[in-house]
Amino acid sequence: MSHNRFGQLFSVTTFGESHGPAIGCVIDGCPPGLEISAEEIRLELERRATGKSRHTSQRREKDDVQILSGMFEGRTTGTPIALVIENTDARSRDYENIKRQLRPGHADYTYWKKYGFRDYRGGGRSSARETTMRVAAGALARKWLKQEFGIGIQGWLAQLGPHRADRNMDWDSIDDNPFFCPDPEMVPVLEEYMDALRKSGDSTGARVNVIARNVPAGLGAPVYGKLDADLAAAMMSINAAKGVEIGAGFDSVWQMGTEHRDEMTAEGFIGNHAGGILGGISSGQDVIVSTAFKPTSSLRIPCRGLDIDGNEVEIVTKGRHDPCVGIRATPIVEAMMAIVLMDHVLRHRGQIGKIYK
Ligand code: EPS
Repeated sequence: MSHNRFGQLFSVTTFGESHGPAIGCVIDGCPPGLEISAEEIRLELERRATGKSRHTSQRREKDDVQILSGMFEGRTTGTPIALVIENTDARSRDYENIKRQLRPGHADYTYWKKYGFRDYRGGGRSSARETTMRVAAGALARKWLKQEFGIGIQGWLAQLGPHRADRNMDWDSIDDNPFFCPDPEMVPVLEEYMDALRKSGDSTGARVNVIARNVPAGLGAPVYGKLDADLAAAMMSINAAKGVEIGAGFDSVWQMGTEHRDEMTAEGFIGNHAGGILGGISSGQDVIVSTAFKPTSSLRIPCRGLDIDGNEVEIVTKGRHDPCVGIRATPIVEAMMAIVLMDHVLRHRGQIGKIYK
C-alpha cells in the first residue's frame, strides 16, 4: 500500500492498523531546535481520544506516545522524528461476524475491490485510529507555528446532525464540553440528541470548522501549490470527510460579486469571504476551513449488503463505534491545518526566503 505520506518539506508518514500491535509516524523536515516533550504531544492526543464521554467509542487507549528518534535533550535535531503508540485495547472478536462481509457506506467494499485482501478488524488501515498520528505530528507543527509567527489554530463543532452549534461563539468554552461546541447553551441539546441517537443505534454527520490566526501573507503558490487546494486535500484525507469549504465556500454560488469581494481599506480587509486565501496564496487574514463528516457506517441496525463472494447478506456491525465521528474530529482538523501551514512556510522559505510577519 503506497501513499501513506502527507506534505512536502514538512512531511508525515503514518503506519499501523487499528488492531495491530502499534501505530506510528515518521515526521521528516522538522527544523532543529524545537523544544517539545512526549507529555505535550500526549495532551494533544487526549483531546482526540476515544472513551472520554458516553458520546464516542468506548475503546480506551492510553495513547502513550514514545519518541524513538529525532530528539536530543528535549529538542528536535532536524533528523526524522519517529513516534509510536501501542494499541492496548483492541477487541478484534467484535469483527468476527463481518469477516467476509462488506459494510455499506464503509471503505470495506472499495478496499476489497482494490487490494483483494483486507484486515477486517476495525477496518484496518481505514480506521479512524490512524488519525491519532496526525494529531501527534500536528502537535509539533502547532508549537513551531506559534513560536515562529504566533499562529493560533482553533477548531470547533459547527453543526451536529440537524443542530447548528455555533450561533453564539464563546471561544473559551470549546474545550469545556465533549463536543468542542463553542455555544454552552447548545451542549444540553447535543447531549440529548446524542443519547437518543445512541439508543436508536443510528449515526449522524457533523460540520467541523477551523480557523488559523496570524497566518503571514504569501503562503501558497498560484497554480499547483495552492494553499487552499492543499488544505482541501488535507481535510478530505481525514476518515469520513465528504466536503470541504474555504471561507464562504458553497455560499459563493449565490453571492453577488459586490458582496463576495472583500473590500480593502488602509485599515485592512472588510470581510473575509475568501477565507484568508486569494489565488491560492494566503492574504494575511484568518484562514478558515469547514469540513463535512458523514454519518458512521458501522451500525447495529441490520442492513442489506454483500459478502466478498458477492452474495446478498444481512449486515449487523457490533463493537464500540462512534455514533458521530465528527465529535472527535476537531483536534484532527486543527492538526491538518497546522501540518499544511508548516509545510507551506518551509516551501515559501525554500523559494522566496523572506516571510513578512
Ligand atoms: C473505529 C472503530 C473503533 C474506534 C476507533 C475507530 O475501534 P475498533 O477498531 O476497536 O472497533 O474506537 O477509534 C480509535 C480506536 C481511535 O483511537 O480513534 C473505526 O472504525 O474507525
